[in-house]
Amino acid sequence: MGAFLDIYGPVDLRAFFMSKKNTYFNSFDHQMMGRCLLIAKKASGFTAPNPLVGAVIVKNGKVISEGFHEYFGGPHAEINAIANTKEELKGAHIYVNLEPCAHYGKTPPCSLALINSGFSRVYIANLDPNPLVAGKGVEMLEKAGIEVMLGLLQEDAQRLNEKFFHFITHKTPFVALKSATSLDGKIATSSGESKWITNKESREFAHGLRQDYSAILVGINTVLMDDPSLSVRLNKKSKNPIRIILDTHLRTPINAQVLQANAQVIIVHSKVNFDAEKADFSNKKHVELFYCPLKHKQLDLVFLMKKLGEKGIDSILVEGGAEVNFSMLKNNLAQKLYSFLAPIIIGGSKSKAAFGSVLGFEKLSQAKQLKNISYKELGNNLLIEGYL
Ligand code: AOF
Ligand code: ZN
Repeated sequence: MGAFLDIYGPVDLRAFFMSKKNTYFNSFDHQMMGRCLLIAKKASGFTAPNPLVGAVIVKNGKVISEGFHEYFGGPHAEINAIANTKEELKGAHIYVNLEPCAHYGKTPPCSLALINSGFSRVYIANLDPNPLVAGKGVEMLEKAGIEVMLGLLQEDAQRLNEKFFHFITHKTPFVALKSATSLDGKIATSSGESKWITNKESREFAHGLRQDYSAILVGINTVLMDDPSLSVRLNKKSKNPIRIILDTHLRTPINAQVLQANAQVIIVHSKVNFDAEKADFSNKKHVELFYCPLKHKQLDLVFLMKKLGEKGIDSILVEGGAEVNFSMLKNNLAQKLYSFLAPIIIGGSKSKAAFGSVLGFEKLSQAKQLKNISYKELGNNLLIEGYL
């Protein structure tokens, strides 16, 4: 089982998974499940906090239909795949990357639909740790005499839905940090110049990431220095993530680009008496002022993540600055890092590094280690992706 993310954590599904896991799959099976993951991904950014799910129906060795969960609240993947064909499904096989659900939610249980359609075999990548499902889907199918083949491409499928698996088991957002630095880890020169360190491909890739996360978080210094809009500007259909600003003393300028009305904004502050400033934001209905207590004179990020989870925010991309990055890291609140590296050296002890704080980790044994690392070349830049 992929150790990089324990998707079956609190709901103890690991034993169930191991007892049911199938170990032999052929290349056709891999191809079919690969297709499920590919079509599921088309809905990235639109299903949150629900998972990305794709389904492919095969009869007599031929693909006859496919479908995916397209948007939050919409029909599940299996239902769309069934609806997309007029062929008789008795004896057909279906491939689906998540255990078919067993509950009456916004739609009736998919397992029931599979039973009623007469499928003889169901290939599944991951079990669904949602307590409403959690093995019940597999049990329902097996009880009805359907053969269940579990564990096909489960690590790829796990990665596809890493946000969903984290959120449903921990109830806090899946947090990814993004840094874009010179080879020596700097995000600006000593005079403050930062545009641009990484190349166009890196910046476009980083921009595309915004679409995959429900919220983007930055510190007030980033807002004051860069005045970013933090919106998604892609050619395809896109949606703007919620913007979260860590702004202890409520210094966000009323005309900051980040306050544009094309997405919800949450300004996190620790002011108790702030009636005058509050009035400034009162005609911006999309801006929420969110009180967060201090801990060691800084916003209590552990408290904040819990509260954001309660608000239903399943995933956050942290886009700096240096202090915010380091606080998230130090408090063990980040699950993933995207580190974009440009082959330039800035040097200098006064130029800012991506993970600020005066002292950093004082002992090497405290330093954070990335796991399950992958590398991607973006022109002459390198993207290192890893888990914390
Ligand atoms: C499936 N197939 O395609 C998806 C599933 O709010 P609802 O009623 O849409 O239910 C959402 C839950 O259903 C979600 O949290 C997850 O456990 C499961 N998602 N299940 O069989 C699908 N998207
Ligand atoms: Zn379902």
